[in-house]
Amino acid sequence: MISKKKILSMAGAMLAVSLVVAPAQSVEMFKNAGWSGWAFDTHGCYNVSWLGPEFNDQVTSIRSWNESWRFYDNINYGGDYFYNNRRDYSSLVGVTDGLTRWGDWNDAISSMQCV
Ligand SMILES: [Ca+2]
Repeated sequence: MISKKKILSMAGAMLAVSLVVAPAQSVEMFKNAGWSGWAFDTHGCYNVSWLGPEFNDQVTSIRSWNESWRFYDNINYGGDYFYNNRRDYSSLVGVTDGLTRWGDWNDAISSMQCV
């Protein structure tokens, strides 16, 4: 027979697990427009200092799941940046928010912060 104390302890453990796996502030970075192609998913609110060889300077669309992120031109949160204001971007072609250089944000993001 399981004691009431044991049941409460198990419930506490289950709650802790559900808090850990609950969908957090994720963002998906896609290589192609329209949220298609290979995707990099943060699976949570994690800063990414470098998108890595497969995604650095190769992101064309962003699904933010209504969360707040700041995207940077350079690695280690350097250079120009833009705040997504909880928006998704089906294409970064022509998006110039925060840019002081020529061009747009297509194939340009190198790092990002969950804000
Ligand atoms: Ca870049």
